[in-house]
Amino acid sequence: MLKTGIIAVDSYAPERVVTNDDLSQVVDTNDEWIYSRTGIKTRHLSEGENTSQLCIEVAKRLLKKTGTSPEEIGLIIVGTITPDYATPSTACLVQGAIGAVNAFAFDISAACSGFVYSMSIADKFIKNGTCKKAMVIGAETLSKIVDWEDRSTCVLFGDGAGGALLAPCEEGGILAEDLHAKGEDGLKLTGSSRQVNNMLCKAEENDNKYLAMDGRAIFNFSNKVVPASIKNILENAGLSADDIKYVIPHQANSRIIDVVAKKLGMPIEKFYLNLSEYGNTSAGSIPIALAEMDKEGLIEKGDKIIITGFGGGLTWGSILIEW
Ligand code: 4VN
Repeated sequence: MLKTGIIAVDSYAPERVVTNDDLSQVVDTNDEWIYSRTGIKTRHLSEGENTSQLCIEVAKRLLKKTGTSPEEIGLIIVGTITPDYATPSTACLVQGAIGAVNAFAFDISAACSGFVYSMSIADKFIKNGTCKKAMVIGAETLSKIVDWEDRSTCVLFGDGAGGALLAPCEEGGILAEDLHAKGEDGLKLTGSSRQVNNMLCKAEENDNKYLAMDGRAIFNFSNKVVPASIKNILENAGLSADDIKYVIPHQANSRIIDVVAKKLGMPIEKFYLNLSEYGNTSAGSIPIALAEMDKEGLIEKGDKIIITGFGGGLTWGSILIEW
């Protein structure tokens, strides 16, 4: 059966890097506190580039490195919770900017699972023959919805984008997936609230437009669902943890990844982490990590990897890919 393969991955983050020491000038925090509890040392922050601009750079890099012309792209999906506009979608802005005149395009709102959800959707359109080439991008400018006076959240998040170019393949590719949501706990992680506010009804004063989360609840949720999802996907594919070269988790917090690795009995070295440089970039984190691994030559043809996203929604999910 025809499968969906990854032809190329790439990423782009704003150039400006903000250190923990820089943050300690703005809020009451320090490098020791942030690093020991999260594994984060720096994050890239936008000096004005919006989410679509990060995506357009990723898209151009993907076209260039694969020698693909924009007309060949049949689908563009952007996973993001920080789009430039409610409409047009970020994906349409990308489509227009790169001249992908034959593509249909839309955004997916699944927060930290945005890239995993978007990959799953693109996989179906490739497999059913709707398109031959699809671009899937995960991207955020979380800095525009972070409360820069809240020291418990502003230290965690960063801006950045990554993406993959997908096409049908004969061997390898996407082998299995496991997707979930738990909307009943969704309000434990919220951002960009938009209450009704019109001549008939006034929005509440406390309408919170910023990113807000019950850290403990999200931490406990992640520790539970991520190991279960990875177990599920291995079982579905008839594989064991030993068959997996790398797990690329959503880069939320290095302490969560420690717990996940322990629960699965997998060596922590199999979990790729780059959140020390980027912080948590929500939908951007997995494709940025994939692009860095690719650049470092860590993944070779035939390697089996698992990408796993978890967070806002609440949503979570994993995809098993043979490179
Ligand atoms: C998944 C997770 C997180 C997350 C949750 C809690 C947390 C990140 C709370 C305790 C605090 C250090 C930071 Cl698990 C966020 C998302 C959203 O992408 C998804 N950090 N922390 C402490 O005091 O140790």
